[in-house]
Amino acid sequence: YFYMNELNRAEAKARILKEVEEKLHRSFGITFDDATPMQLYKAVALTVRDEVMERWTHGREERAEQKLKRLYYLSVEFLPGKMLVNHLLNLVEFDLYQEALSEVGVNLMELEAEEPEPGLGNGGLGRLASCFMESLATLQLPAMGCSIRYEYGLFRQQIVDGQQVEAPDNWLEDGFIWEVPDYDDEMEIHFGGHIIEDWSEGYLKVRHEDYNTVLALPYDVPVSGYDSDIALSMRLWSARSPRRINMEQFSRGDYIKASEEKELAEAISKVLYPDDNHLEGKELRLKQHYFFTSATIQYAVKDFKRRFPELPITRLADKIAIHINDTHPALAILELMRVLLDQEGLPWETAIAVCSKVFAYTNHTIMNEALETWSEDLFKVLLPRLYSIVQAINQDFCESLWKHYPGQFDRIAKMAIVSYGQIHMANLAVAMSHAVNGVSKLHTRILKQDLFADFYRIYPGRFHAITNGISYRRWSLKANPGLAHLITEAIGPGWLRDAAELEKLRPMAEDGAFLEKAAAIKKENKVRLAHYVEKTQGIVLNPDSIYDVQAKRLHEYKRQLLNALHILYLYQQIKANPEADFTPRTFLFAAKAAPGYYRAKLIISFICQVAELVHNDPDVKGRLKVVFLPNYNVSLAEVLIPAAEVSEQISTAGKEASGTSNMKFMLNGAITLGTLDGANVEMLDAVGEENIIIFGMTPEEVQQAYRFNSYRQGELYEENLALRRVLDMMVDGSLTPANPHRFSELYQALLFSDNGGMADPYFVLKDFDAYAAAQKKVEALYGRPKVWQKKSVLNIAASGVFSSDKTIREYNRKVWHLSPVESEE
Ligand code: 26Q
Repeated sequence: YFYMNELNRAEAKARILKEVEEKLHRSFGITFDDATPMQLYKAVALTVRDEVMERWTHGREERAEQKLKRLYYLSVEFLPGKMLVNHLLNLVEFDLYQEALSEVGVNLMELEAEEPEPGLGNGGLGRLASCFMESLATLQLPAMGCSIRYEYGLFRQQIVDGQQVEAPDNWLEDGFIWEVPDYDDEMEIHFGGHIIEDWSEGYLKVRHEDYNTVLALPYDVPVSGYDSDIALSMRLWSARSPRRINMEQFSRGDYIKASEEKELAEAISKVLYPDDNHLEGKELRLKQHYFFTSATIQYAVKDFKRRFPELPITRLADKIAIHINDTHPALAILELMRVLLDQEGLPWETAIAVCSKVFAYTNHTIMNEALETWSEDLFKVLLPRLYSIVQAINQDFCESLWKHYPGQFDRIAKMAIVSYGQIHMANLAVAMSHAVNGVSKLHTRILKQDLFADFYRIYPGRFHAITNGISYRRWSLKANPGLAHLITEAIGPGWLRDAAELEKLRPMAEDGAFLEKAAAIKKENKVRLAHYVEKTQGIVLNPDSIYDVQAKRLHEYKRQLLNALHILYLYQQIKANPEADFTPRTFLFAAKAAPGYYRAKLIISFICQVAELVHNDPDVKGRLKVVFLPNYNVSLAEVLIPAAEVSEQISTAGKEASGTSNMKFMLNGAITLGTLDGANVEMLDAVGEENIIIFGMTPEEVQQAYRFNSYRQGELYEENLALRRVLDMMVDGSLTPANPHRFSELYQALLFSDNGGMADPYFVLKDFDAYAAAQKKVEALYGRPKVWQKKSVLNIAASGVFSSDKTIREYNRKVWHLSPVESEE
């Protein structure tokens, strides 16, 4: 479509409109003029789906034909975002569709509003999984993403009276046109019951009896890649009861019981747990994990046998790789063991060897509260066969550890898979995988030196540092078309295939005309966001103010509170000297808090009260604005990130494993204001210290302060007058005069230790001055627009290293060893 002449273009557009019209007739029995926006959206999407389907079929056939190894990417979360426009961009047909539709008065971007967004994830981990799928499809690597078809995705967030209120996300309500159920691949999942060890034939046979069955029905959603000949599948398993409620039961009066059982079975895929970086050991959650991993393993083995009837099951690792996205799918390891032992009859050692060749694992967090463990009692009742397998693996493993660490009971207990009544999923994943990955250089170093240090000493070759990346086409071409066109105009379209070509923009940082165009685009995006905010919140923004954005899940370690306290500090400066010069600023927050995370919700309220305070004060004269944007999701990120000028990446050093929004902001020309944490460190390397603003404690300093218990919060309060004034505002009734104690918990947590926990464990107070000084630099720099714009362009130019294409190539070279699907055309 790139080189199409005008005549062909006209024909192509006419054909698109004809196809859309046909879909309206055939699928909805309606004409163009009578169609609702939803029907119109669906009709357009169905025509696009036809094309994606062709690539889907093609990819399947070629993979089979070429007998290629396939990756199963298991993740309890995926956050793919809306699909229609993304497919059109990948098919390189967006412009054509947009023009064709506009000729009949339809705005494609307005149609997109009708599309539901699958919120099947909490945050970084889920979005990363979707970026990886897009890159796998682009690189034509055979892969399938596997997860759960949650009927309700992550809750919708409303802000009512300055507080988070959760509403259900019924995303399937109006139907989801991109999914296709595959009834041939329905699997049976067994829970509970007990196992019987049968030695009657002279060898051990294990039978599982009296279990409850739940059916797993897969729904496949196609994933396209940029200008790719194939589409991959995201396979989402949905739980169904095997009980068909029949009239006989009805008349016998068992109807209620039968329908209760049905509800119980189907509860498994009902709702996504809203906890990000936090574990709650709930039975239903364990059921979810087993449900989708068991279904996937059974399917993978079935597919292997169908495709490679000539190969023995011991060759499994030649034809499949399984990647577990954090430990949540680690039950897949035990499930494959079960299949290999009980169904395929492999001897124990052989099964272990096959398994460890198949599995690879990526760790996404070192936060203690997020490390997955399950109580043995729960585990053995729900998964009796897997329990006996994990016991045996643990025994073998601990025996082998004894050889490396003889007599070191404490160390072995720490590394054990089963210990002190708990099953430690991270230890299982490390022990049974051939590759263990960190998500940034810093994070991997911490894994090696800290969390998995004892493992690293024994298996140094197993550890890899493969830094996360982003689907940069979605975050530029789709989210920021103005910038994408400017880039293509300047350096040609090659960057859309090879992000390293963004480097070619470097000289443009000296080109005044280019800088002006880039600045004009940023301004347009700021205006676009201002319209959105006015329409949805009724708040008027000043597009000439600095747009400073912190958008991510709400967590104490991410330190939204530091940002909010600094705003109070600015406010006090205005109050002290209302007539002094003050660079107008807009602080935008977007963050969901886990519904059970009380303190996170309190921080949201705090931010909302700070917003109230500054808005209602006439002295501020609109120079300071604070906005909390509700319901942060992929779609909101697509409007918010391109409008950002300052990217807040201010987590306590050592806590954010990588971060990925930091990369998206950089790609969109924001200047990063960040700590030496996660991938920020690599952003600093890529762009150079004069083009990023780094502040605060180093990860080593944080470590030291914990180790030597040397942090003196109280002294900071005593000695730092400015800080003390800000902190006092938390409790002196300035924010909520009717209830001055509203935020005293937040205040207390910063200054006083409570039952053993240290005060301010995330060093908000300690980093306050450094943060304020860094913000001062931001302001000074913004006062020199040319310098700012130059730095902005240098950030875009350096952001290519964070393409997930690059990440995936590295995973493939070091871990998966897949060959691409070759197209013969
Ligand atoms: C824990 C126990 C049991 C079940 C689930 C969980 C659970 C659920 C979600 C644990 C963690 C998560 C989410 C983690 C997450 O999103 N981590 C982020 O991953 C990103 C991608 O690698 C990184 O960029 C972020 O730094 C990291 O916080």
